[in-house]
Amino acid sequence: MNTTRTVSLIGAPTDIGAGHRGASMGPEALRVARLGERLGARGLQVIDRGNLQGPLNPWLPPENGYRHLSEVAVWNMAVHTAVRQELQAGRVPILLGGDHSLAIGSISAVADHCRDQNRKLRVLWLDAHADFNTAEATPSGNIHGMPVACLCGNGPAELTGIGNHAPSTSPHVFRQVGIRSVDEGEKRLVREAGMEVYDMRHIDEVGMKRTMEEALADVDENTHLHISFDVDFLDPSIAPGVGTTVRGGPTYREAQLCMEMIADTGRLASLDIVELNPAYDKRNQTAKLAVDLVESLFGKSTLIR
Ligand code: NNH
Ligand code: MN
Ligand code: MN
Ligand code: MN
Repeated sequence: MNTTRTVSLIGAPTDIGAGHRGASMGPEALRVARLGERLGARGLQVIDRGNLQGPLNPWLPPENGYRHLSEVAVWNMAVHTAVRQELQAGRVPILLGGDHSLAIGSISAVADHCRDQNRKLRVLWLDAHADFNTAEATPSGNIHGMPVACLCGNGPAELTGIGNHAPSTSPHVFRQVGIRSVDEGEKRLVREAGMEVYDMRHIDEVGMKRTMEEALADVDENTHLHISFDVDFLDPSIAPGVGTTVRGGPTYREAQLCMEMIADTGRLASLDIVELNPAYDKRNQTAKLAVDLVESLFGKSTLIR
């Protein structure tokens, strides 16, 4: 990168879409782990926009297949507006979640921006889960299991209608990496949608290098690359600080290579860091790990040559 890039940190301290409390503490844990300072040390200009505000978590059971639908919508409208504003100012928004339902707000904003700018959108969804559930398919009613479906128009109008264009985007825009926990009905939906999923079996068989070459294959100079980094992507042995751990995830080095190869494209233009849950963490180690990997995403390299 030759020009100084400016990144904006946007905190969204809520666990409104999750099945466990505590992701609301994510933004502060990332700040305590010195996210801003580390990116600053990489030569980026960093603006911390502070935290968005929204409804408290009423902790109610699901209604008609959705838990906290109206509150999730309010949070996502705030995220959408904030992310859109940073993109329009030419900055790289970094959403500090918060649970993964917030990706509806951030990616709808990115999609609106790409339509305006005539840029091609590519979303890398780094996650243990496909997050493609619907009210009918969900085992939990938790909307953090539904953002990809909502962004593709399969969800309640309160969420699919966020932004200027419904649906915001389509399954072809996504490349999912690290997937290893998909619910039965959700699996069928993923297959029917024809989404490109690089599950853990694929990563085991061909390795992270080839997986990322495939996932990034058609990223070109006109591509806006958005990374939606659900911290439960990582193996729980290195990243215990999430609400929904799933064994068999990427190791430290696999995750770092993944981030390095994204950085190599030079096309990273927006980022979500979500599902970090300090209530499950030990001495903020998962937040520190997330910050370390985000440094790689912004160009920290293990290469000597
Ligand atoms: N698939 C499950 C559900 O929909 C779990 C989703 N949890 C996540 N997704 N953390 O990333 O309830
Ligand atoms: Mn997720
Ligand atoms: Mn997940
Ligand atoms: Mn909009």
